[in-house]
Amino acid sequence: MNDPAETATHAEPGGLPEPGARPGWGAPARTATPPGPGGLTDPGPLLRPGAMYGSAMSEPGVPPAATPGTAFEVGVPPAQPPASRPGPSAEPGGPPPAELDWDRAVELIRRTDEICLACHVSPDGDALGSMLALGRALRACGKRCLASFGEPFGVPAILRFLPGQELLVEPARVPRAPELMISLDAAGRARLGSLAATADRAGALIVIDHHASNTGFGGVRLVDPAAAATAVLVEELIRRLGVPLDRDIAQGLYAGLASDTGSFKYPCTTPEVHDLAGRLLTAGVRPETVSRELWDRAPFGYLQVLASALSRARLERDAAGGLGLVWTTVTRSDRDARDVPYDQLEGVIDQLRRTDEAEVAVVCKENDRGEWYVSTRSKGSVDVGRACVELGGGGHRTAAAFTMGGEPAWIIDRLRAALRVPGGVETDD
Ligand SMILES: [Mn+2]
Repeated sequence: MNDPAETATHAEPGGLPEPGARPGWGAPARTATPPGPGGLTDPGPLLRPGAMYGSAMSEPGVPPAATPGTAFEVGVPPAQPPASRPGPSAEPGGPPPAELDWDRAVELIRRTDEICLACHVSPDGDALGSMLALGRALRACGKRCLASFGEPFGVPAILRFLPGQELLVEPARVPRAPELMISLDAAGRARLGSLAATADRAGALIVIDHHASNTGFGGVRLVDPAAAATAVLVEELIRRLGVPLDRDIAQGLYAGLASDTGSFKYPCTTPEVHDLAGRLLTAGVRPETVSRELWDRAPFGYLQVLASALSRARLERDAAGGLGLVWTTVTRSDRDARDVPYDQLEGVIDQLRRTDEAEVAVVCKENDRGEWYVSTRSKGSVDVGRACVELGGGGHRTAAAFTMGGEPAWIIDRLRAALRVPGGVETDD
């Protein structure tokens, strides 16, 4: 399969633009800059608020379906990071960053004036929140900085409240070979989409990530599989850079932390996570604002789409090894009738998975290309990740997804079979 990253065209063959000459590059914060191209107040013509191209949105905590040859992204942090660390060798997925790694990252940042940030495609709260928080911190210490992510380039509706959107530029406007690039929350270079080739050409590449499945790319690696979110690592980097947390920086980090801990509900919610959350609240974050924006609001049409989806839900008590399966669909015509965009549908699965009688919950969501993005959840006894991998997607034991064409009933037949294969269903002894 062609790697789109290798065939991406770039609008900037000449390398880094002149300082301040490019929309999205902020001027150093300590330099007074009038509004206009390159200035701090210039959002640039490149970010189109409200635009959402394509429909491959990821859900909080759920990896997008993997494509062949694509490094698989586990969107959910490790299930059980140890509360206290017994030592690097015992870490799942590898040791946390060493002092030397932090020192190298800080040194690279200190000596570079212009820095490009990139997060994974179809960014979630951790990817975008961490990236924008770091971008604002870098501008605060005098760097010119821009941020982007590979196509489809469009900020999901629920993330448009995040401060720092003025840092965003379309991926085609990212310099072809940045002096320093920082990758955030991407488990592999392929997860950078069209910016993967840019990362390859960068003079230096710092990778900040917390996925156990991280492929090991990047010259300087701040990768800690035990971290609940990339935001945890970004906060430490910001601290080491000596930048105080202001409210806007803290809000991005908090959005990342809240997203990847499922609102502080997942097992990765350690005492350290709450300590960090406390520091972010001290810096001015309003938790009710973040959670309302992320999860607790939707247009009225969404309620009607949800009602349709729930009214069609089917409970199959014998499926999933007799533990029960509940599933439904959200069609494109459902959405079109209510003018609800695809990226508003992330909460449907959270209603379905409450079903007491079903271990596994599934929502088939028809995207704008007519394919079905199939979100799955289990309560822990069934490994839906394995089933989704078998069907060409990816995931975690309790949250996974795949994309498939065809009729939903046929897709569910295949999923039901995958959940039946040896190892697909594991019941507690
Ligand atoms: Mn993350």
